[in-house]
Amino acid sequence: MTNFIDKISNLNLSRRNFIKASTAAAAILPLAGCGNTLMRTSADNIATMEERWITAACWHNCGGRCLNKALVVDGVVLRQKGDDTHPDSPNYPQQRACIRGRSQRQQVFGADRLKYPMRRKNWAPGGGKKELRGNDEWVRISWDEALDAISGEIKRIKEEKGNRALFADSANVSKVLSLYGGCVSHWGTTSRGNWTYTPDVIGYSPESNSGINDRLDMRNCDTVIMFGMNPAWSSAGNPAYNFMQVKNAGAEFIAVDPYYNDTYALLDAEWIPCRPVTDTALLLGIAHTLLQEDNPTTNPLIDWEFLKKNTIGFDAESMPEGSDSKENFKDYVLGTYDGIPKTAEWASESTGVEPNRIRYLARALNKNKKVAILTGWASARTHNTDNLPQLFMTIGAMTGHMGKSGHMCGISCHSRAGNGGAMLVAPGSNGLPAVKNPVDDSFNDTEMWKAIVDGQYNFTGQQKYLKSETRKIDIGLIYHELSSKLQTRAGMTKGIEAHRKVDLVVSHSQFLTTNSKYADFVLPVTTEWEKPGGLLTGNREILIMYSQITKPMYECQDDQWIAKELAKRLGVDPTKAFPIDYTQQFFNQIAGATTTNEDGVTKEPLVTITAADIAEWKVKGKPQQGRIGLKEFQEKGIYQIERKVGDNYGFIAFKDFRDDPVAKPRKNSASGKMEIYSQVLANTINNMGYSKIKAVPTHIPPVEGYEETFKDWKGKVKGDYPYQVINPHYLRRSHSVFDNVQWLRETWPNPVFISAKDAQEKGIVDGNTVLLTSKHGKTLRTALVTERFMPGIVGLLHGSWVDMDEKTGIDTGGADNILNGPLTSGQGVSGWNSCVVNIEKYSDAPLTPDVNKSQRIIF
Ligand SMILES: Nc1nc2c(c(=O)[nH]1)N[C@H]1C(S)=C(S)[C@@H](COP(=O)(O)OP(=O)(O)OC[C@H]3O[C@@H](n4cnc5c(=O)[nH]c(N)nc54)[C@H](O)[C@@H]3O)O[C@H]1N2
Ligand SMILES: Nc1nc2c(c(=O)[nH]1)N[C@H]1C(S)=C(S)[C@@H](COP(=O)(O)OP(=O)(O)OC[C@H]3O[C@@H](n4cnc5c(=O)[nH]c(N)nc54)[C@H](O)[C@@H]3O)O[C@H]1N2
Ligand SMILES: [Mo]
Repeated sequence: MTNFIDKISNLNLSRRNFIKASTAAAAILPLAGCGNTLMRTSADNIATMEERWITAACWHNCGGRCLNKALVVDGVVLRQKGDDTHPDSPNYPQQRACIRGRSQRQQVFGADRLKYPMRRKNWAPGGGKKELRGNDEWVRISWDEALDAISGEIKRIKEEKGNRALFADSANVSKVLSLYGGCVSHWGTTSRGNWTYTPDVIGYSPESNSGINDRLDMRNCDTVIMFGMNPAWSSAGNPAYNFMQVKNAGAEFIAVDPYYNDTYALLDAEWIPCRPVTDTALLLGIAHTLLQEDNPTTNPLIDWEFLKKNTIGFDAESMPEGSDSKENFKDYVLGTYDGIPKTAEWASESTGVEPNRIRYLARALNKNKKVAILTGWASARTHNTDNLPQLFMTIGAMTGHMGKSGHMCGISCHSRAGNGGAMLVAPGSNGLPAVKNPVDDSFNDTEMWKAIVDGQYNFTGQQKYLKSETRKIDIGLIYHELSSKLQTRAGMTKGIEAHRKVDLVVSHSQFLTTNSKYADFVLPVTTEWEKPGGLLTGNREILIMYSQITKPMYECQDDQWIAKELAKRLGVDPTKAFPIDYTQQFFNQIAGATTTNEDGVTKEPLVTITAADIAEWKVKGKPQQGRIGLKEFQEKGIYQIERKVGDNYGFIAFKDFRDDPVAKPRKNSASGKMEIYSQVLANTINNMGYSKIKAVPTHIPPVEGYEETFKDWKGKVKGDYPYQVINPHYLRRSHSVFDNVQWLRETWPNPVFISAKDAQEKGIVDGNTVLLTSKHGKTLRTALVTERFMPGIVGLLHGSWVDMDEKTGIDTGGADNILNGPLTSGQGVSGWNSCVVNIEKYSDAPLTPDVNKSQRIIF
């Protein structure tokens, strides 16, 4: 490192010239951090020439939460590294940063950072030429001009249309709008799909959202069956490594998925290809096989004792009082009353899995073996699968793989993949008050753009699952602060229409993201690297503390500052929402952080804080005794519980309930048992007005599922959209984040995956440009032909930024939500993995690689 710095110094280039030279070569700043110096006066430089490793935030919503350190010299980030705070071992692993996190300096200091507040050239009060949103030029304006114009328009919209015309996707500005009389919000099932509501009323709500045992216990398994999960891509950090330890301990892996992904390859899993949105049919075929082949004396497959003691609704004898005993699960599976036994042959038709393979899976679930039945959320981010979590629970209950060491059945996804149990270390609260929003209107994510365009929507509460009520609505403002909604919610084509309809669109942003591209006013905001610091939670064993890396870049401000400035202009008191500053909020989280003691039960404060610390931080607080000193925590950047086999931090999901369901009933079901029959579930969902479901899990042919690829299902004649498309979460990005980073674009080109068979039939070869067409939109990608995808299934990677060619109406960016329509089912699920498309060769030549596209550099 010293040599490198010497080299730069010896070049005898002034910093300014150095940057000029490097930006000319590529529109990235290779020595990230230089951009900072470029744009500010030298008096702003925060660091001395001394080099220092500082723990840097890696704050995105990917499945990891890793330790990321930056070598900072004179405000410049020279290098990044991962966790080297202790030696690595399987029980006590380092929390190593992934390649996205290590590219973060390319993001924070990217030449395409938004630098100044900007206004759309053809904007005028009331909107101006609204149809130009998305294509207009930008004008640099001052903060005062931006904030005055935005608050003036908000006032006008409120006066003309009332508070119900203000729609905000926001964490901070929505608090101000709430104080200003309220605003319309939104809700959705996002990551968890139908795991969002269903588990909470059937007695399954898996402890700490997983329902699986901890990672050390998983090493006791004989077999791990993975239904659609990809920790190697979607849970950065340790989960894939932890699964390797399970493999090293001797377990076998089976994967049920339309795609043989890198996780399965890593674990040498046996692949059972299965079409998307058909897991319910497959599990019913498994249930049928279990019932058919079980013999308590000669072939005991079913755990009758667990079913009897711990569940209701499995058979006619275990139905709750007042229900129709014919409506039980077993008789549905056997087809006693509907005449359709849900045999392996029946399940084969939609799943594409051979009947023998389904029976093989059922036998692999043998109750006398130690089996982990794991699933990600992807299969439930689908339409008409509200009862999939209930069916998962039913299979776990039938085979008894619950509540015992080496046996488990539940969710393994995101940062908690493969490691169940409550958080062992956790941050405190930041101390900001809640602000009540007087407006109760709330759009379901799948309906928000339609609601704005159509002027009416289905109100079912703010994620409260109320009885459906049609409401009129006239939205004048779309305010984006929090996320990337136009890009990441279904129905982007409708979304663009909605953005071109309203009076005013505002977006806080670090780059010209999709939200910002279609806005009138874009307000540049700081990244976490430019804030005082914060805490990050990840897997249950760690808490990360990150610090400021650099001062705010250019004219960027943070979201709370903007909210407070708007509050002043709207005539509301900003201190009602933000009585304390960022540093105090950060300090409160540290002071309130807890860790679990060696007994595995009791908690104590994590951080030791002295009077001197409080004085140095210039905050309010009391000294306290904890496990690690504040300075040490900040320096190390992480507190990690050291795990050992046999320690008290282990976790066996549902153990208490299995052992004594009377003393330890499930708190979240009407009966206190696991409900294979749940009237509450059926009533709630049926009341919401999108679908009809039964109280026991059944297979409902989904909206835009396999069945819809046919125009004649019985005659097996394919329709206009003969393929299913799914959206694996991609290594290049965390959703839409990082899509603009050139290093990552170069590493992961973002192709569309097409099975070898389909490609051959359509005359497509590797490198051709392919047009994907759904009922809702069109997008282009370069083909990657592979045997890893099941025929009939196309893989379009999640999160790529839309790049609409207005002349052709075709997106050249590969945006998933251009294909996904604004469709809703069941509990208001965002059913992204249910989508049907057609594919055609568009040209022999590949599309311009993303890395060769120009970056969105405005000023
Ligand atoms: N078709 C399809 N759509 C999907 C999915 C899918 O599988 N298929 N997956 C869904 C899932 S699981 C999820 S969780 C969602 C994610 O949906 P989003 O949460 O909308 O996705 P992100 O891209 O993470 O958006 C975060 C945005 O916040 C910005 N940002 C970062 N820091 C700050 C800050 O301090 N202030 C402000 N104002 N902005 C900041 C980032 O630049 C980025 O634009 O996407 C969903 N959408
Ligand atoms: N690198 C990266 N990591 C991420 C994210 C990211 O954007 N980028 N996003 C994070 C977030 S917020 C979330 S919610 C998680 C998402 O994590 P997951 O939901 O696990 O992620 P996916 O990649 O959508 O899907 C995982 C696997 O499910 C399969 N699959 C899709 N549909 C079905 C189906 O109907 N049945 C079956 N059996 N399998 C199916 C896919 O082929 C894939 O192999 O990832 C997190 N991690
Ligand atoms: Mo997610």
